[in-house]
Amino acid sequence: MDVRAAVAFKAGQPLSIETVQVEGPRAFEVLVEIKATGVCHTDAFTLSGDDPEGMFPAILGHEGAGVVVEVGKGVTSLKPGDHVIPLYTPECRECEYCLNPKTNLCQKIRSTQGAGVMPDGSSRFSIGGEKIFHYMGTSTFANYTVLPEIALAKVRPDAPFDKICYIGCGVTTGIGAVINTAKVEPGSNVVVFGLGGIGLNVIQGARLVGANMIVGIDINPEKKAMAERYGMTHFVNPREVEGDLVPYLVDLTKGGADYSFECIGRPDTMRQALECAHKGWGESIIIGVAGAGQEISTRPFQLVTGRSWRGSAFGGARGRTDVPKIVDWYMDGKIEIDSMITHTMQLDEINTAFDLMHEGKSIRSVVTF
Ligand code: NAD
Ligand code: AHE
Ligand code: ZN
Ligand code: ZN
Repeated sequence: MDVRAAVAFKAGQPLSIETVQVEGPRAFEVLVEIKATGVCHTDAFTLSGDDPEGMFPAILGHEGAGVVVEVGKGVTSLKPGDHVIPLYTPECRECEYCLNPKTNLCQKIRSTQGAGVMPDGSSRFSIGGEKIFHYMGTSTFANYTVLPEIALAKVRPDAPFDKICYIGCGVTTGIGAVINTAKVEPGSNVVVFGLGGIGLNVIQGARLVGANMIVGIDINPEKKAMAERYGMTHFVNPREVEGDLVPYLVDLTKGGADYSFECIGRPDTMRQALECAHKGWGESIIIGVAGAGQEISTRPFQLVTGRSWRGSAFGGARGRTDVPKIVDWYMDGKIEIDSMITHTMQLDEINTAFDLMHEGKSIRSVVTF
């Protein structure tokens, strides 16, 4: 069938709105009508050419919500009409990773996903017979997409697509990093680097678990008001700090952060986040994604003296199990999403979403179909 999609033909070029052909679902696959998709910084990262796994031409997008249209042979957990959120971190519930409670990184289809194809090694997308790659196993910048059954979370039907799409990445990543990865305790002092679509959700996660100080750091002062709304108690603009940022933060938190979170994607801020963590016990969680070839460094003494460096993907969440619960939290008013979605647009305006992100004018843009 013909679908409307934003195609990334080349790194560094705007997306192009095209009519694309999508094949129906094969065994253990599901055809989903995407109703809404957010635009995450990771889409911009891949489009920029910095992603070692970036493949072109591809249909990007990994923060969607939609409705099941058709299921392939062998699909048992979903049926047409079900409301779903695509999962770039699937949950097969049977691989070695799914069976280990220490990780959420299901590896069942990771290699084909990274290669831009479905688990059988082929793509369902083409234009005039030319293959188009999938992206992160989700490709939500299209009004119809095909996913493996294990990469779909079934969610309640009364939740609005144009809000819960954000749970497909940003909300779950931020809140999950606090709850699942760091397991922040009430009364902790938390420092958050980067107050964008991810950092704000770390902040609301920290407030949810009863953190004490929640320090937010951003070079864009416009982010301050929004972060305060979600629970930030102290704002720091590194450009206004005289001298080094790290000792300033250690002073501010009276010894260092119990937990720090890097939500930017830069090796220099990752180092600052680690080094502002409390001697003896502070943990720093890397969420930001850095480009090909970039590396992190610190003096080993920072770790010897009790700080630890960790990372978090999709907030440590197991999507089919945890995402429906996060949708419930939103519907029950336990977490806020609406005001973080600063812009809503149609597919043909999707390049504006990338411009707004780069200009620092949006938190999340959502495309509705
Ligand atoms: P965003 O563009 O909305 O936010 C980034 C924020 O960082 C902006 O507010 C910007 O002003 C600020 N910033 C930039 N440079 C800075 C600096 N030097 N010092 C302080 N602040 C600075 O991006 P986002 O959607 O929130 O994504 C943030 C990062 O998280 C990206 O790298 C993205 O790829 C990554 N990410 C990772 C996961 C994961 O599972 N690990 C999931 C989603 C996103
Ligand atoms: N492909 C990149 C890494 C990109 C990356 O780290 N992705 C995160 C999700 S970002 C969502 O906005 C992730 O889940 N990583 C774990 C995984 O298995 O991809 C690279 O550097 O190759
Ligand atoms: Zn994302
Ligand atoms: Zn698995």
